[in-house]
Amino acid sequence: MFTMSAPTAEHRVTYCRICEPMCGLIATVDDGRLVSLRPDPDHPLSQGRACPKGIAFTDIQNDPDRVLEPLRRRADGTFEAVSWDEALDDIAARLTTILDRDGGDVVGQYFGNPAAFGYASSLWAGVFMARIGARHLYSAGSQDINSRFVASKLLYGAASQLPFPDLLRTEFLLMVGANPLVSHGSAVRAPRIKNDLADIVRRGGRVVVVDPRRTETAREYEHLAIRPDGDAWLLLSMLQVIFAEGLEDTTAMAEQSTGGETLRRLCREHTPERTAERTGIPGDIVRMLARDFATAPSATAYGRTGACLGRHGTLVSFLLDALTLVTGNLDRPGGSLMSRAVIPVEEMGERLGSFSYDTMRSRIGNHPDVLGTFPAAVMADEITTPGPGQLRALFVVAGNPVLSVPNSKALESALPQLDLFVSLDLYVNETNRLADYILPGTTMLERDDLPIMFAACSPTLFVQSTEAVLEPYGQARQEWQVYAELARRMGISLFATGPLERFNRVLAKLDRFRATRMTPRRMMALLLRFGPYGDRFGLRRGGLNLDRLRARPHGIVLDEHAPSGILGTVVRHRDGKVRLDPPEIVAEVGRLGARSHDDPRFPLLAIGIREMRSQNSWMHNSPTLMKGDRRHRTRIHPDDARAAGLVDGGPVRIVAADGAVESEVLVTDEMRPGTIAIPQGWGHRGGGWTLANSVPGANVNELTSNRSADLEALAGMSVLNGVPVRIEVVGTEVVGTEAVGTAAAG
Ligand SMILES: Nc1nc2c(c(=O)[nH]1)N[C@H]1C(S)=C(S)[C@@H](COP(=O)(O)OP(=O)(O)OC[C@H]3O[C@@H](n4cnc5c(=O)[nH]c(N)nc54)[C@H](O)[C@@H]3O)O[C@H]1N2
Ligand SMILES: Nc1nc2c(c(=O)[nH]1)N[C@H]1C(S)=C(S)[C@@H](COP(=O)(O)OP(=O)(O)OC[C@H]3O[C@@H](n4cnc5c(=O)[nH]c(N)nc54)[C@H](O)[C@@H]3O)O[C@H]1N2
Ligand code: SF4
Ligand SMILES: [Mo]
Repeated sequence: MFTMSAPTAEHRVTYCRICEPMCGLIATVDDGRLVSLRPDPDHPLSQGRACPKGIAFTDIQNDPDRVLEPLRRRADGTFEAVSWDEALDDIAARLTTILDRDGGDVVGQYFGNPAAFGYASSLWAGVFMARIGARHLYSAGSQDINSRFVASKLLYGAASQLPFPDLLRTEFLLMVGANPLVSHGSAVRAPRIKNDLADIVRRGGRVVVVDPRRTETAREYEHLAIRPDGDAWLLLSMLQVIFAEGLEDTTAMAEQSTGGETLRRLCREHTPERTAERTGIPGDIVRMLARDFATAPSATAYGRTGACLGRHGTLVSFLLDALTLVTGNLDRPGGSLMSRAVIPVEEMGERLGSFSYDTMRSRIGNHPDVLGTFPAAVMADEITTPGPGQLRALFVVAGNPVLSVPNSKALESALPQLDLFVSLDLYVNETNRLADYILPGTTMLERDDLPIMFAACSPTLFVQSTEAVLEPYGQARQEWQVYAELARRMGISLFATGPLERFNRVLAKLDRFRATRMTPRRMMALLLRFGPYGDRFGLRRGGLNLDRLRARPHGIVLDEHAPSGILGTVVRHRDGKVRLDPPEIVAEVGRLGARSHDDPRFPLLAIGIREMRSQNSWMHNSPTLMKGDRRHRTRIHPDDARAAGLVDGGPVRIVAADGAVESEVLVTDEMRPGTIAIPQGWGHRGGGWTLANSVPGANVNELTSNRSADLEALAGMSVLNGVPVRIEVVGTEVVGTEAVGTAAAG
């Protein structure tokens, strides 16, 4: 794994920001170029562990296909390099014209997943859009976690609150729709999660994995092969058993919650025997599971994308926490812990109202906003449907929605209709090959960072900052600076009015920087000092400030265990209690099963699958990760394959109500019969990535629906799991490999 490096090479401590564990890395840098990355043995949490993606990030950093100068699309669809000034002047002028004509109602932004891993870009992009009154805000969240946010809004009055499993102390982990041995954990930060899970069993505890597929994680532990989308019924049944047998913790319920009686009533009908058909799990097993969970010394119910991306994602997330609370395990050691960030960005967001839910509705579909964003699924129709508020100008930051949102073909054909389409990215991808401008963003190694968002979901209380380990390559520019530059050109002061202005003034006073310009870093530094572990500007001795963080580059363990007993400080309902009876949830339980899966044309259900050497759609250009036999393969149970006349390694045509794709068959009994698993993030035909484009693969989101009626009701989540399909034999030709348009440049 070591690369010989020149004697001038330097080793710089940093951390990975590809996914949530944020493993410690050591970058070897020579003459301003990255030579290699290796795991940081001195990182207190990851302790010398990193996954193949983290190490292979060297390929991305040094990728000859990277966009390193601003690109402008010519009339023929190809790109030409232009200067930053040219690009920004033109974008600012065109945006100003659009704003003068139609106002912010027609301007939008899509915020991709990697954007969540940089505090500066998310802050400034958000502030900029707020200042121009942009109404069309979208993010990867509606394909990922918004249902979890809404559940938290209903339960705690705080959408930012993400309870996470106390992996280090729990005796019973119920894991619903997560595969951390591959994903490395999401909404829980545990870089050595493999060890953490093994330790649970080693100390006599249990790990039960609820998943339609016998995944890498399920294989190691107890596995319940649930029917896709059966989770709401399973959890209702577990609660039914617990209430019926008097196994609930009445003291905890009384202290922590209101509405328990309603929850009890909602569950009453759903005995395990009645839900067995929905869940595919025999009633007696559910009864045992419920009893064991309720009587374990400590227990935590945790769910991730498999819990969030079905037809009832909000309800499932809600019920997971309800189960934990009702059994006396919420906010307790060994149960689920409430998140409280070291740098209280979320708290500030809650105070400023940016963690909103249903404060406005989308023009198409009348969907409630989640954190100020609408379902990305409606973007295509928002572009193509005329009328006031029609989406005319779109910024895409670190996103590839043409592969990642449902009915991607609709979006692909809608994007060229925009008056202005700007992307900030590392590559020419399937989405921005249709943009007017592609502006070269920085990689994680080219910017400083501080932990936000999921960093608070850490069983060990930990904080780490990093400096940029490289100057931006070529003309790449930090995303926040791009927004600051645009604002300057448009004569907009980002902090002139609104709540942030007040915030800015208070902070500036405290920091005695009254006259200086607010930067994301300064804002974060101030929040850190204000925060629960901050130095409070000298009032708290030994408290944190940026200098203290910098002096400890491998990070600081603030406490071996994240706090418990803090529920009262994080719940934002007026009575300080968790609400177990929100009307939205009552209504959703009433809707259960209203849409059946029983279309005889589509007898199977398709779910997604994440692969160890992929990161959504954007690491398929790394030669290291693509080594060996990497192809798009759809996992099918032997019975289903046989019935359809399909053979292992042969092609398969997968047909859904909304489209069809072709893939390669991988016959495996790890699937539940009746369920197939299709990897997401494939089907490359974007301009710039040479290697990725050369590998066969289908875009699973040509099978998924973006119709409003098909979205999850409460959060407007895309339904990406449990998609009704059928499978058919095809000829020998595998499609999905042809390059559509050659937009590469630079
Ligand atoms: N190597 C790798 N790591 C990644 C990523 C990647 O692309 N590659 N992506 C990152 C991102 S963006 C995220 S959000 C996280 C996600 O982190 P996880 O959610 O842990 O990752 P998944 O592998 O998608 O796990 C979801 C599981 O849900 C199961 N499932 C599907 N439908 C259902 C259902 O109806 N019910 C139940 N109970 N289970 C179901 C699937 O079989 C799958 O095993 O991973 C992150 N980490
Ligand atoms: N069917 C189906 N669809 C899914 C999922 C599923 O399970 N099934 N999973 C969903 C999930 S959980 C997620 S998170 C989404 C992801 O959806 P997206 O965020 O839309 O897509 P990504 O594939 O993550 O693409 C990220 C883009 O950001 C760029 N990028 C990477 N790092 C940086 C950076 O530092 N700066 C800038 N400016 N750009 C950068 C990459 O080049 C890439 O073009 O996909 C969702 N879509
Ligand atoms: S698991 Fe891999 S990609 Fe994720 S943070 Fe760690 S090294 Fe990076
Ligand atoms: Mo995600």
